[in-house]
Amino acid sequence: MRTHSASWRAAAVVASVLLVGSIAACGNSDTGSDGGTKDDGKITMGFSQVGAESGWRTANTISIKESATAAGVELKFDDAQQKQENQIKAIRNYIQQKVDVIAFSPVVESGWDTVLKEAKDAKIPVILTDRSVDSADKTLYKTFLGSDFVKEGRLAGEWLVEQKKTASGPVNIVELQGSTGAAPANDRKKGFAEAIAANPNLKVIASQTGDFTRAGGKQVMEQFLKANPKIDVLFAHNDDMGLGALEAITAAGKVPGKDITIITVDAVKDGMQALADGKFNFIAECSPLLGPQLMDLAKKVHAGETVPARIETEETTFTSAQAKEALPNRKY
Ligand code: GYE
Repeated sequence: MRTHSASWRAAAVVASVLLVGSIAACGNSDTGSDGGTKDDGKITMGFSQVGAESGWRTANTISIKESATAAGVELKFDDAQQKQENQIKAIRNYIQQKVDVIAFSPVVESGWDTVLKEAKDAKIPVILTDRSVDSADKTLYKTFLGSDFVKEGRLAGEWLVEQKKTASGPVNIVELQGSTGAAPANDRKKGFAEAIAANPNLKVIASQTGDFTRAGGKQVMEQFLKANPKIDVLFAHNDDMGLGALEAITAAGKVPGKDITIITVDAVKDGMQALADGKFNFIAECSPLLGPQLMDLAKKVHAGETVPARIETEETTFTSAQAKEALPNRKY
């Protein structure tokens, strides 16, 4: 299969010279009777995805699948339905199938050492995408490609501090956390808390997981509204939970974006539309378009090249006016 871009083809020429030994070691090369190699140079990647919990995840999955095709990478894809045990099973399958590279977006941060060690022993490089793990042994994976979630939480909090700088009394905040134990949930909570500590009037009065889904966001927001007569601000760890919460807020007779200031993370299309419509007030962007960089990294680690241990995604923030301007050109 030869669907590589020109730049990849050029890189492949160099890489193939360096790589004859390591490709043979992977067991996917075969020497033909003419002494040439039958290996078509195609990389096989086993990818274990978190699930299909949000608009972000859908865009991320599309990005990975499209980029694999464009890069000529053979992709084996598994949806773990937000369960760590399913991811561990998928990774073990990929090890058994002797794929060239394993990539995955870990559902939660902890509990990966054993399976990562198995991949390392099998000499299959692992790339973390989107979310990281808390393993102390950094040699268990080659690199982590993804966002700085603490920064996203901080940007959300800093915007709120600025908005409420003249507030004379308490500002009651409720927080919809992402999936329990997930890096973006832990980190966004941390960054937000750090930023709002600048103003003692800003208080998180309730904080609970909505599992990164619309249904979760709606259900938990209903509980928040029942239990707390005065809610001034909602910080949702992603757009989908914020979108679910909109229904609960409207049903409670309140006007989202006015009675309750709403801040979210992601900036997927539906979130950006809500922001442009004035129902959300601020979004810290988190880009799901990780596919092209991931395929590039896979080729590099397969070629035995050293890659940076951490590659951060570039991101921005949006106010309502900025969302209106950006929406027509949004890809997801
Ligand atoms: O923000 C959320 C998704 O890990 C960055 O997971 C990702 C998060 C994203 O479900 O919408």
